[in-house]
Amino acid sequence: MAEPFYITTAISYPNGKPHIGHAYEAIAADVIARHQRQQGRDVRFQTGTDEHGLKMAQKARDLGITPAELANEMSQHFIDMCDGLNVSYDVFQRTTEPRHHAATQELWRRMEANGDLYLDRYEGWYSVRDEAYYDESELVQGEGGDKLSPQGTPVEWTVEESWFFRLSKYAEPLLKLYNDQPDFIRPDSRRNEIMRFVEGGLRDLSVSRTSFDWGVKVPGNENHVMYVWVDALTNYLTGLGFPEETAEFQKWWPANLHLIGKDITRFHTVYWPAFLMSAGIDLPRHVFSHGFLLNRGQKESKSLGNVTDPMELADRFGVDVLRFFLMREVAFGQDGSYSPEAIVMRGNTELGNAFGNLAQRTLSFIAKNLEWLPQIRGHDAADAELFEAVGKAVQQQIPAAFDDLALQQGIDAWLQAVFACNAYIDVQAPWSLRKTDPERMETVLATLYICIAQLAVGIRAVIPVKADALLDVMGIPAENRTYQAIGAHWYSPLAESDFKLAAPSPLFPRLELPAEDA
Ligand code: ME8
Repeated sequence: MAEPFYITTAISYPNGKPHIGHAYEAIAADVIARHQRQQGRDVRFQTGTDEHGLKMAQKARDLGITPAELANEMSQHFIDMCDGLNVSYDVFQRTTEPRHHAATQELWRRMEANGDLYLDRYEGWYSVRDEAYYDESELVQGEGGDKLSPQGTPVEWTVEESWFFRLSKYAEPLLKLYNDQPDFIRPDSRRNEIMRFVEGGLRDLSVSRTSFDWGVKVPGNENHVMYVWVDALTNYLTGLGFPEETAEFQKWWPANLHLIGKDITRFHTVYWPAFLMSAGIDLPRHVFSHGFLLNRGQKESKSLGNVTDPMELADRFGVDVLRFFLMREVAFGQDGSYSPEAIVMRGNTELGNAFGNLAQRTLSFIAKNLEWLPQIRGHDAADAELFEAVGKAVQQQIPAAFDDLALQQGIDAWLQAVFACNAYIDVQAPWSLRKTDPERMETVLATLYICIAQLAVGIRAVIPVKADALLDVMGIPAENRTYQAIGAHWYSPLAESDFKLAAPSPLFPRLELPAEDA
């Protein structure tokens, strides 16, 4: 039976439309999910929206609508974004669904039964934008002398009756977790940061509010709603049918990977494992915090007027070009920048010239000059060398890098193999062999055909539509579109079939920079 792989993204606040950071995270998770499916793993991929909390309540109030209306309207934009970017999620979990309230209340009851919840009074700082409590010692001075959270967001002094979670009790077990499983938190820079934070000691966490009611009610104390992060994190269980001991829950939990952005590492690697330990539920295996995407080096904000709709970028440049760019441009885990120029540059050079032209030149030459699919009709060291290079990239380097979430490195291995094919075609010059040595020409074309099919499979997780379009043109059956199958035995069944190659059309039409960005 195929090994299960459960991957989740953060669930986004639908207090506005999705931005480029949301698209980045959804695409990265999708590349990992598609990669794992292509390796034969049984994948479950969950995403969704985080619809409670003060931030949602305040935004709705500012707009003069109810939080439920805001959530309904905006969560649809997140669903549309995922669909539009070909993000292959299995479950889109919204936290306003009744089953999610039930799951969260059950988690609460289990933490309470374990003696980890008590009623007291909270006095301290809260950032609505981060939906986070901060210690005085963590705050920084803003330019006007006001206090800001370490993320630079405004904080307000909050005093209210609150339930507390005995987080302090979990400092030691958490440190043990980080030591026993060094890859629980990745990358290492985030792990170190979290270890320093926990080593400094943990205070009990305020986990309920009474000053507003937009949230999951505390069981048995209904004038309290739970702190939004208690409910948000529970979404990862809700989607599996928790608290029912369903076959789905048994199969998929614990999650293999929570993919999140760096700003929410503490919630996922301190609070979440502590809640789960308290409730007696297994811990997720890995949390990976990706970096932030900046617009020409700047954070996007309404006041700077540089907020970009990711769907506009997808419409302008193509979904697969955008997906490729985002995964290729930035080392996964680090911050990075994007701009229309950079997208156009990579789209044209790496996808258009290097890969698209390779396929276009080769396939149209075959369609024009042969009535059949080219066959290997002899051996040459150069062919063996190319097979070796492409095979190594597609069967080993790319899957190993993607397994390790080194997405940029995997794409780099793919590009090196594309460049090797381009060097081969230039040296072998099949067009000049047409008259002089048609047999050798056929071997060269066959070698390229096999290599191009392998390259399409190697990059399929990143550019699924374009890769499949190419594989369709090449007559590669669906069952051979895996790293191993394409290397092992795609060619003989195809060679025996009476498949005819039709003249292809270019995969990546040349991109022009729109006038306003030129
Ligand atoms: O944090 N670049 O929601 P959110 C890359 N509801 N990633 C970015 C980004 C950027 N510029 N800006 C945000 C929340 N992100 C919570 C999560 S999970 C149980 C609850 C990432 O809508 C961010 O780090 O503010 C997070 O992983 C995701 O987008 C959703 O952010």
